Amino acid sequence: MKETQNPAAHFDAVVIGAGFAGLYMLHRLRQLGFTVRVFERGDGVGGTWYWNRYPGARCDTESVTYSFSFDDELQQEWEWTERYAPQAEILAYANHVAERFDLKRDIVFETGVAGARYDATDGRWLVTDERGQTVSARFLISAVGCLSAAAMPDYPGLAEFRGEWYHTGQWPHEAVSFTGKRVGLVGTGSSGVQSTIAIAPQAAHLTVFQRTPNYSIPAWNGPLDQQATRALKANYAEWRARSRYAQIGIPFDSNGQAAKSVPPAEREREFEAAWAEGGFNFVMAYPDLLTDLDSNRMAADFVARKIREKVADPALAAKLIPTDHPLGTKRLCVDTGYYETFNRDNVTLVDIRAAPIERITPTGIRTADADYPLDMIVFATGFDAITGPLMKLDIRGRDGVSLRDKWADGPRTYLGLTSVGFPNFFMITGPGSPSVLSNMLMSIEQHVDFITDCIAMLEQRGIGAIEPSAQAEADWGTTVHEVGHTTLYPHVQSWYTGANIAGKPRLFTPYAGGVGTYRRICEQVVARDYEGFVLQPA
Ligand code: N01
Repeated sequence: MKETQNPAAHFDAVVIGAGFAGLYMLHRLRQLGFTVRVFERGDGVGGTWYWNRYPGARCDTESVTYSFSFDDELQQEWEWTERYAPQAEILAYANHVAERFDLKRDIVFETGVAGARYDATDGRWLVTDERGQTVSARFLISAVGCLSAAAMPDYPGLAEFRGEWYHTGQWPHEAVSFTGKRVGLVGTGSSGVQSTIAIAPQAAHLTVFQRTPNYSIPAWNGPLDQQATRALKANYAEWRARSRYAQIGIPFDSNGQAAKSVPPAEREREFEAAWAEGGFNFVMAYPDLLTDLDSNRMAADFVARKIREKVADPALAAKLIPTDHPLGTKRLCVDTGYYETFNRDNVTLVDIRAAPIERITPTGIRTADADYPLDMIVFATGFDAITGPLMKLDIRGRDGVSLRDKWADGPRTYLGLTSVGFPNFFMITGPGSPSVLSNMLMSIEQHVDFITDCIAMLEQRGIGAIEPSAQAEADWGTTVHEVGHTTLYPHVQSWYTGANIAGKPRLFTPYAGGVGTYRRICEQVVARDYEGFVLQPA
């Protein structure tokens, strides 16, 4: 990191990223009367929804839920058009929020942060952007998101490929045409599932290269029921209050019993009802589906039957049914017409577990047993998740210790918000918080409110710096580990456990105890006068 000697400007706070987390953080810091600079590498706001503009991209959380709750006028005035909002609409919403609260004037666009260094002599962060310019700030807040570091496979030969190629997480802003093209798509997670559905009707031929099938639950997406939305909006405050303490930040009706303990006919009815509701309702049907292998197997068998009903060719259906992981332990996909897409004449599924991709050739993809001529390759190969975006930055705390070194064997945080040795540094939805297991907008609001209250407290008391105690951080690490291991998640190779990235420590880092429990823990920390934190006088 090249750093200029003298900061070009001084701020009370620097925020990294202008996605939903960065936008709300800026809004709240302004309310404290702070001067703030937000650095954003894109040329617009929206974060995830700015970058992931691949065909068919939409949210897997319902639009009335996946939206800010901090301002009633905002939530009342914004009209969503579909049950699950498409990417363009969410991006328009992010822009609406930025404009409504006049946020853009404090954001510098097309300016990524290279790194930041804590200067203990005057207790300030020196933040250097990718162009080498440095500014200083008392507080440094990461709003980099959990899924913003795209992961590309390292197959040889890509540089020689003569067609077009794209990664779903870095999709171009210009229109991409599939018409008349032979398109190859690598990856069958949420991005791959959505892209498959959207590309198949446009392309001459779509070849889907699948390493691991994932479970996908129908979204039953469609125009939003305006009457139901009006009723919800009339009661929005109560709905949001329930969301804040719900397991994943979305109030679901759960049966309350162990799935395996109920009679088969009743369980089948319950699964059918949850299937008809769609999306994450399915995995929330019984509270033990993500903690008990037997109950999970019953839900998985139900979904396998549904897949067989949808796919005309039984051999093809068998290839699409996951066998290597319990349902929901890799992030569930939510679709409208995914399995049915494989009934089309112009769609082929290639099992690259059986015959792996060997290389990209100038004209397509070569697997162990065939050559596939292609005009375009779409990589829906996911992200270096959760810690990846933070580890890309060169963040150095007290005594020059780097976050990368400190976290070499896995992230260490207190509440997913702070880390020992990094005074006045906060992370929004960091590792050790519910983050990716939750409705992100709810978690973002909770984190930003916690950070804002904490900073206001420091100001009121004239305290110079805050960081967690080593004990609090170690104890929280133990809690995250123990709670995680009451679930089925840690035993699976997924981006949740870092298994998708070569060399990454295999750890399940989100806090799995639920959004409500986590919120209560944070409230208790504050009620006990920031228990677990060390406050240093100015
Ligand atoms: O990424 P993924 P994603 N060769 O990691 C395969 C959110 N999201 O971008 O399972 C061949 O899930 C990989 O195979 P395997 C959501 O949280 C939300 O789809 O490792 N294949 C897998 O099939 C989601 O979970 C929405 O064997 C390779 C796929 O690529 C998260 O983002 C929409 C490979 C990657 O799947 C990430 O989703 C989109 C290789 N070298 C995303 N490397 C919604 O809201 C990887 N794969 C709906």
